[in-house]
Amino acid sequence: MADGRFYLTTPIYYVNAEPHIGHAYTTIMADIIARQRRQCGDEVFFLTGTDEHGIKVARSAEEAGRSPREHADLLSERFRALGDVLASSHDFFIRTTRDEHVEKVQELVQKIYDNGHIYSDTYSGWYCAASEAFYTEAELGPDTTCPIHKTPVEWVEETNWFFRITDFRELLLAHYDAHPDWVLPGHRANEARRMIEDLEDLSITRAKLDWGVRVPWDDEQVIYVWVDALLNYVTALSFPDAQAAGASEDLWPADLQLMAKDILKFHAVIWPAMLMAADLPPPRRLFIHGYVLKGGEKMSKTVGNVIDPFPFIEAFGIDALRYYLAREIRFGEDGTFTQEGFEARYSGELANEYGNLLNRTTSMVGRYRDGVVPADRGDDGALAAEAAQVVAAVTEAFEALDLTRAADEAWVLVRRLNRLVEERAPWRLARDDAKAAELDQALASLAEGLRITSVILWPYMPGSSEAALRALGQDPGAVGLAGAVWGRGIAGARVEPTGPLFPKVEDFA
Ligand code: ME8
Repeated sequence: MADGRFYLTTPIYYVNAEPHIGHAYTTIMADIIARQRRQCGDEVFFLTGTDEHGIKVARSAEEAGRSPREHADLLSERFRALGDVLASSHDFFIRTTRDEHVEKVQELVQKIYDNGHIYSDTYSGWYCAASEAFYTEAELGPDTTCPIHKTPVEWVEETNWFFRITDFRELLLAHYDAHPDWVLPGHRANEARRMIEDLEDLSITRAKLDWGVRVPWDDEQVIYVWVDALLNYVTALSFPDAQAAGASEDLWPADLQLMAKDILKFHAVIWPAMLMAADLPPPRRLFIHGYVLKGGEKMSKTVGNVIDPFPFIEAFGIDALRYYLAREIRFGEDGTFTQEGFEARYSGELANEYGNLLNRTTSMVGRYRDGVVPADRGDDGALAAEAAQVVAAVTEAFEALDLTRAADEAWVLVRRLNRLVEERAPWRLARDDAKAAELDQALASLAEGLRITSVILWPYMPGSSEAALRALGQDPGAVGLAGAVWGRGIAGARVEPTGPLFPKVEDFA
């Protein structure tokens, strides 16, 4: 937003099953963006939450022998707990079973009805409860299966209320023409355009389901869970507790909405049409990321190949998972999660390159300069310029929403500083009194380089970055990007060496 406010959302996750690394992925990427915007001085409102109505949730509750509400309460809590262990800095966690949401959904759907975009008709078609979506014959997989979940779809026939989305075809296409970057990456925008060309009116109510929001003008039906869910991005802004956390209704349209490609059509086609029908503007930007794969397939509960993030986080710490996902999976593309790859980056990059660099630096300052970082003599102008270049490259990559490139760029400085240790060999300088000034400069440069590195890594690894700043005798709260400039550190800081940032992990099964 031009006014320095930035409204960012993740999808709201279904409470049909426990969260897995795929959900963690979106929340972490959104959090990295939220933190980076805050570093730049923006006032961010970051929303996440749970999607609790619909057939999928009702059925999983039944299978678990619970009422839908008990089931939703229990699993929503698991997603909330996941947010906490992910170090997610979201400002509000919405649940679609909240009364405030239900009332606002009814109000908005009534508005679409009053605007003349809803009519009654009989529907028949193939439905996948796992996707909560209808599919055409052409979209189905072999043996009438869901193209995403590969599980059998069911034939549904009932009289429903329909959203005349076909009326919005031209407006949607015009919106894509006028805002070529509103869906990123670009090939996803092309995919969405093709979907718009094939658009059919959409059944937006269900007759044989109780677990949902009542249609305001028809007691016999509930609102289709996707309509209910998508509206969360608007309804959340009017909750009193969200407003206490920084929301306000004028935050709409959102600046950025993140999701994986499985729900592209809902967000890039149906959502903007619904908003137009309710006289609201579409979001400013959607970013569609790829899948976290395991064994070549999308990690999903329905496929049964999920990785539970909690034990990983317990063993290695959350920052390692955040860093691994951001760097390993090119943002916008699919990538594979492997334990071996994770452990390799943990020990090779985090422990050896970053953690060890910090350790060596603080212990050399301790040993050779009584724990006080020497004043910068100004002899390392070239290095200062390199650091400035890295900060600029990281910032530019963030502007392009290339979170993987931004992390790669930040790591250039980590490697540069590791080379500096080898080039200067402070332990050799320390043996020669005539080299005292050189030693001062080497230690000052290492400390200042590490401070800047820690600031630019903060969105990825907030806890480790703050611990590193503390160890360097810096203010751990000084993570604003404006401070990532050579020479802005606390002069004469006293280092406070700590244990390793990324300790060795033995025997992780
Ligand atoms: O679709 N890789 O909820 P959901 C990457 N409730 N991201 C993944 C992933 C994977 N393997 N698995 C899940 C819903 N995700 C609806 C959304 S929004 C108004 C309603 C992430 O629990 C990714 O963001 O199935 C994906 O789009 C989302 O979780 C789907 O979560």
